[in-house]
Amino acid sequence: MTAKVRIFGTVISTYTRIVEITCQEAGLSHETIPTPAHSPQNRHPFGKVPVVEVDRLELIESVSITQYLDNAHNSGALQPRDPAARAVMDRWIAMANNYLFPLFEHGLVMPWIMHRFTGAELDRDMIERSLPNISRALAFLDAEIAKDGAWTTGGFDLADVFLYCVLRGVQLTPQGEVGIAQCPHLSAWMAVTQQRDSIRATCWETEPE
Ligand SMILES: N[C@@H](CCC(=O)N[C@@H](CS)C(=O)NCC(=O)O)C(=O)O
Repeated sequence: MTAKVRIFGTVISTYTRIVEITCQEAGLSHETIPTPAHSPQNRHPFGKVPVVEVDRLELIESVSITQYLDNAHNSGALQPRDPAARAVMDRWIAMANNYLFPLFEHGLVMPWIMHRFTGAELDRDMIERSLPNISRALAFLDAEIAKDGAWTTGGFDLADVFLYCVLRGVQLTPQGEVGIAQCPHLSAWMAVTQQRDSIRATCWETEPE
C-alpha cells in the first residue's frame, strides 16, 4: 500500500516545503495540515515545524524526515552513495541549516513576511543591519558554484532541496531578489531548479509563477 505523508506545518514555510518536495520526488502522496509553530497542537518539543506522520511513525527535524522518506520510499535516490559526494551533500545541508537559514530568516525573510501577512511595520533596521552579512553569504555561494560546482554537481540531491528552499524565501523579498540577481551562478542554478517538477508542484500560494 502506498504511504500517505501527513505534514503538520505552516503553509508558507521553508522546512515544510523541503519535506513536500522530498515527497514529490519520492512519488509519495502528501497532505499539509496547517499547524503554526509553537501552537498547542504542534508536537515538536521545541515548537518548530514541520512534524510528520508516515508509516505509523512520528518524525521531526527535516534532515531526519527527508532521509527517512528518501531511504524508505525512494531507494535513497536523493543521497549520493559515494562517501565523498555524500560528505559534500551533508556539508551543504548543514551550512544551509546552521548558518544560512538563521541569517536569512531573521534578517530579511521574516521581517517581510510579518509585514506582508500581518500588516506589521517593516523592520527596516533589522534588514539594514543584516544586509551586509546576507550579501556576503550570497557572494560566497556564488563563488563556490563558480569554483567547483559546490552542491550543484552530480545530480539533484537533498542539498539542492534544502538550498533551494532556504534561498527561495530570500529571492521573494525585494532586497533578496536584487542580491541573488547580482550572483550569476547562483541565479542560473535557481532558475534551472525552479523548473523541476517537484519544485513547481510545491510553490507557495503567494509565489509568482
Ligand atoms: N531544525 C528544524 C528547523 C525547523 C524550523 O526552523 N522551522 C521554522 C519554520 S520554516 C519554524 O518552526 N520557525 C518557528 C520558530 O523558529 O520559532 C528542522 O530542520 O526541521
